[in-house]
Amino acid sequence: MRRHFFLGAMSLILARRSKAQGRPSLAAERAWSRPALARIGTAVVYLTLRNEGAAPLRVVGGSTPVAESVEIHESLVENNVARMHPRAEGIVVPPDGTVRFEPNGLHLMLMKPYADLKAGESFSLTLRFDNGEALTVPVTVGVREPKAEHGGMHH
Ligand SMILES: [Cu+2]
Repeated sequence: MRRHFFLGAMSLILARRSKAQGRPSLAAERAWSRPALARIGTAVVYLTLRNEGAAPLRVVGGSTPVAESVEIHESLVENNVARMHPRAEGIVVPPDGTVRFEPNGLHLMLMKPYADLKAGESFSLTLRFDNGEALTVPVTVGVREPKAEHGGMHH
């Protein structure tokens, strides 16, 4: 816990500095979601986060207009059974590094979607960082990861 706190404090200080230099430090690419029925109670979002700054950034949560809440989860196989674990402490994107949220690994879980998510639709998702910044990305609903397209979104 102490280590997490320390890293959080570090990224706060360093992210302020990189912001002062006026350079966007985080990009999100290929955000997508699987079709889901609202009555099932959950939906999933995958994306790739790239930290182009010099400081680690920690994703601590998110929100979206299409669901009640957003949780960071990780799927792990234990005794041949895949289970999802909430990552309440968030996920650190290292400087000059990439973190992939993808099937069978890290994912963003939408809790209690308000309506069915249908292929071809899109919605927005906002990620929150421990330095108080936020990044809003468009999410496309589809049955598989979209092919690499435009250069992603900056904040
Ligand atoms: Cu999950």
